[in-house]
Amino acid sequence: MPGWQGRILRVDLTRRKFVVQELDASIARDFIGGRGLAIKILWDELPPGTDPLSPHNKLIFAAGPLTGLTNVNTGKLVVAAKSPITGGYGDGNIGAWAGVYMRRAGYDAIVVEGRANKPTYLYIDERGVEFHDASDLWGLNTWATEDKLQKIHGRDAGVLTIGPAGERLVKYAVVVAQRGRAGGRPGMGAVMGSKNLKAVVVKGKGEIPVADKAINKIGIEAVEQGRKMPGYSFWMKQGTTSTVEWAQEASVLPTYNFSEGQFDEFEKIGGAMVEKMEVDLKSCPLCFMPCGHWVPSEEGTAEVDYENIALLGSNLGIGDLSKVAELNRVADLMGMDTISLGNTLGFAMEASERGLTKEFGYKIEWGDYKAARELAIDIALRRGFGDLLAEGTMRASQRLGKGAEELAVQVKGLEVSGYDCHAAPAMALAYATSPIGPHHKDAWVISWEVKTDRLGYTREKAAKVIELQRIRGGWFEAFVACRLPWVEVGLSLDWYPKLFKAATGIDATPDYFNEVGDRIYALIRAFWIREYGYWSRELDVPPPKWFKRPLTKGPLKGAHLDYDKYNELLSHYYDLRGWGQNGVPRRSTLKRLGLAHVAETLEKYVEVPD
Ligand code: PTT
Ligand code: SF4
Repeated sequence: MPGWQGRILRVDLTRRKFVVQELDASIARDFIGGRGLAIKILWDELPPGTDPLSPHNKLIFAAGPLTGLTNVNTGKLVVAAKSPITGGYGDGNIGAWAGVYMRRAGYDAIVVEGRANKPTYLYIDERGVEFHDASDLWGLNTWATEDKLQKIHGRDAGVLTIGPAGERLVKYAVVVAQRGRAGGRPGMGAVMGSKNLKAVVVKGKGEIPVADKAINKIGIEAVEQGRKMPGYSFWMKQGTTSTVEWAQEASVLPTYNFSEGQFDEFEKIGGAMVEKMEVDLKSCPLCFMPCGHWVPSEEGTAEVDYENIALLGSNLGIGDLSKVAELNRVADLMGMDTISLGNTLGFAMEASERGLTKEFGYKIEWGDYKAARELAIDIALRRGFGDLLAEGTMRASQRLGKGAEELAVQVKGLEVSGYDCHAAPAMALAYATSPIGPHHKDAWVISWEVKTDRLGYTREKAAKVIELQRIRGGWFEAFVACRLPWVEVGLSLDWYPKLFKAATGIDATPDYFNEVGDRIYALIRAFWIREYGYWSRELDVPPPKWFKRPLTKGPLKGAHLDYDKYNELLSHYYDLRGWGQNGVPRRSTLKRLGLAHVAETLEKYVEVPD
């Protein structure tokens, strides 16, 4: 089976045992890899209603047929599990040598289950798995952990690790690699912590089997084309961080806990400032367009990306890049998602302004960097008020009550990423229907939306969201490569079927990838329904703030989402996806996607429309 190693490594932490399982060829064809493989395993194997932080949850590291082949940004890895913050499907896509080495060691995926009886790390290579005591690593931050493990196993070892936040089961703890890479926003780090698993170390030097050795030549040609694209040189200067200036211009920059779309001090935290202050540039493995811009922070240096700046800067009213970078550094060291952290700190500031945190004897003001840094550490260590915020904004707001729910900018329990949607209905739909909770990875429709019918709620918008979800959430998350060459420098999508064919021998067309994407989406939706035991349209609705509290300044002053019109947009979305108006995939759609058996399970919980 060229393109795939055809092997899945199964690790049981409770019994300290591992086995290698063959990857079924039909699963490889129908789900490809990455997110596709992850949801297939979770659907087939996870007992319904599993507690995400119990030993029964499965933590999956899944590569795809493109991972580790060529320099077209293929050093990526999907990390997935049932999410402790949403209770549904969760995943992230992390740039990590561990993923490349996993493939070179002969595995397409690693599935970890059970719980070790003491802190443990895994060492994995061609021969299998060693279980090591990690007691002296427990409590260390992510950078120190990686350094220590590379001293033991060599610099050519790929390391995935959690920090103190993952150990303490902070609901938005992430997995960290190579200092600046963090993946698994919906609490994948907490799942790892719940298993007493501090780190996974991977080494591998073998060949990845391919159908056609010409893949290297195709890769070189694609990279050459990418480097010649008009946007390439500017991208190399600012990476994702130039989005700050763009978002300000478009009035979508999250500001004061997503109350506004513009921030007066945006220039002090924008891409131009990053360019001026930059001290280093790093990347994921096998990348021709590095975007890891490092800048000095108040107490060190840190890698900043757009989301990190938006959520830890303008969203908190902090207009100083070195302070923002320091909050980013704390999140990386502790192993917490910057997006949920920025949301949570913003929520705390707004709740405090309204006197809702008095009961906890806690107060924090907008822009108070020192207090924000202390609170971030308290969250990671679950101290004082930080313990409540470690549960995320949905649970914290329910605990605070008195209307605090309207200050929580979340959907299905996960915090929204870096785009304010008071005046962006399609982006709001993308957030509300994202398969992991509100993250832009599946449909960054906003750049198209601001250029077109900005305030419309049309069927065309729903179709555009689906088109992007298919490509970004289907293609790229299944064959597993970074999508930014296509999104940011405009590398033609045509390269990917070519690379895929050379890797696997499968004459893949865009229709094939789209169908795989639809299959993945339908199965993920089915997983959510099974785990929730019901479904409701309200679960696919964006946060109340964007409906109820209009923007108060900027060119779009007064703008807000309209609830009835949003519901029409959602109806178009369901219809175009082949799902019923209750948000459940139709029986006919499931059948077309080869998932007829899934309907039988869903019938136990919801009405499955024909
Ligand atoms: C990603 C999410 C993002 S999306 C950002 S910034 W972005 C945040 N980065 C964090 C960070 O840093 N430290 C931290 N402690 N938490 C962080 N949380 C946030 O995580 C990321 C890049 C980026 S940078 C983006 S857009 C693209 N995302 C891709 C994707 O999702 N799929 C894909 N096939 N290719 C992608 N390429 C780009 O990768 P999550 P990474 Mg990622 C410091 O992890 O869970 O998917 O969330 O992992 O290796 O850092 O790459 O403006
Ligand atoms: Fe990683 Fe950025 Fe390169 Fe993508 S463009 S592979 S996120 S460094």
